[in-house]
Amino acid sequence: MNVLLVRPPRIKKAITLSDFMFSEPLGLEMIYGVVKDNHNVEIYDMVIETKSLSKKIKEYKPNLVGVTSLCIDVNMIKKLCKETKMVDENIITFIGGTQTYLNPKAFEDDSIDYVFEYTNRRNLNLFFDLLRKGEDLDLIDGILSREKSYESNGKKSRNEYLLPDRESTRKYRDKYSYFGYRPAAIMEFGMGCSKLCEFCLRWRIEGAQEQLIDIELTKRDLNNIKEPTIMFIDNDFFANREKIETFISIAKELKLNKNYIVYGSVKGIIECKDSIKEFAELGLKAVLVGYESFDDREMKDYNKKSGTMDNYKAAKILKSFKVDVWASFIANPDWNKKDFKSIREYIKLLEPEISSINPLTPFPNLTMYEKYKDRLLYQKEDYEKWSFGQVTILPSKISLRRYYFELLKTNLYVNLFINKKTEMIKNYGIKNIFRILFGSIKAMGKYILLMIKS
Ligand code: B12
Repeated sequence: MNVLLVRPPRIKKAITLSDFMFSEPLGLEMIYGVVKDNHNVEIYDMVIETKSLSKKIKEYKPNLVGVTSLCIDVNMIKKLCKETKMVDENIITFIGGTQTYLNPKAFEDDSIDYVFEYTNRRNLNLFFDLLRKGEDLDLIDGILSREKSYESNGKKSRNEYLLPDRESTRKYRDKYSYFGYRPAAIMEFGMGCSKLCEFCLRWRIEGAQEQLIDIELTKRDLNNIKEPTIMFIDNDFFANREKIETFISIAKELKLNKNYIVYGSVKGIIECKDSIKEFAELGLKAVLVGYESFDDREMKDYNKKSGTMDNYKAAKILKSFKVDVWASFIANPDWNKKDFKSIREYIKLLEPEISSINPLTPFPNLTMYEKYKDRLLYQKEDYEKWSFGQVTILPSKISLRRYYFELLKTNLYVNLFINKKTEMIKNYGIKNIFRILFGSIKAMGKYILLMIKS
């Protein structure tokens, strides 16, 4: 069979950072890796491609079109599946990804034949085998079908790690970037997170326990990555000392000479200081750290395992190792003008290289959703709004317009005036700085529009 695996295009209506954090579709690369032995398969990355899906379908003539999903993509995916069925109604459409795991019901649509609530080698192989033989697909674990009214057999599980096929995106790879680093690959070294922060979806997707991916698979994947930079998507690369040290010994064994970017917790930075020092000497360039707030009461509410004083300690440690900090903060919907001023002052003291201040988002399914139910500005089904960049809770102390203004002002102030721009130009090169600038202007433009509209 001919299989076309699609990543939907950018969602223009959503506020995203995807202009400068734009990575490969790792999930599709994993599916490709399983399917390629028995079928013709191709990845079509519509964030890069300019040709319409129908044109591609007419050329490639797939029997199946599979699409990957994030929340903001739901409506676009329905549109793409309709387009597919318009070209040829016999083409089978199937969807997987983050959003099918979190909300499979969102994909109940006449144009969508199968929804993978979760994906593993077993259900993928069974799905393709039965379709190839033209046999009836009874209820398969994790797969919901239109024919059976998207009924599930009730068995729950999680997405399984599968070795990604890096060659599958060969023609796109020079475009994938992570902030100032281009080209950059993304990779999974471990899954799960035991920190259980209230606002976070990730441990809910990956599990509440850290576990490493099979070391042999990791080595194979590392050997397949040609890019000079690897961004690890693990929720907390500094979950424990053994984890960092395991990676260091693999990197030494494989004689890797790369730049690394990781997500790391404040708790981990403080507890694993010595291992991080060695990691920095091996190429660790930047850490994405969730500092979240200037207020310890909020940190407690968010179930953070660190406090505002710990943030200073972590900042000092990373600075002493010359590792950049890309910090994120959560704007609480109950902030007033004074609180925004306090966060600016706090960020000034922490001196991260880059900061992003995003509004608290009580994503549907989180317990926080219930808490803020009466103050929500959008419906669950307004998928494009749940991007973590848009204000979804009505502010209590200032108007929505003022709130957007404060967000914009704070993001601009902390990124334009308190970072050493000359260092950034030196590290990333002027071309990358322009790309980042362009992406920021686009995102800021959307904020200004929202401010005017509200
Ligand atoms: C890397 C990453 C990105 C990358 C690329 C993601 C991509 N898939 O294209 C970049 C940096 C571009 C990105 C951007 C954004 N991201 Co992001 N991202 C992640 C991160 C850290 C890892 C995702 C990942 O690659 N996981 C590993 C892969 C292997 O898992 P997977 O995709 O689920 O694939 C498995 C299965 O689902 C299945 N599968 C996947 N696709 C398909 C398709 C078919 C047909 C089938 C059968 C199976 C299948 O196969 C895999 C095997 O098990 C997650 C956090 C997380 N842990 O999920 C956030 C996350 C997915 N991102 C999120 C968000 C909100 C965004 C942004 C909207 C943020 C923003 N405001 O800018 C943008 C949107 C980009 C856009 N569309 O324009 C949210 C998603 C919330 C939601 N409900 O969808 C997450 C969960 C983070 C969070 N805030 O909690 N992101």
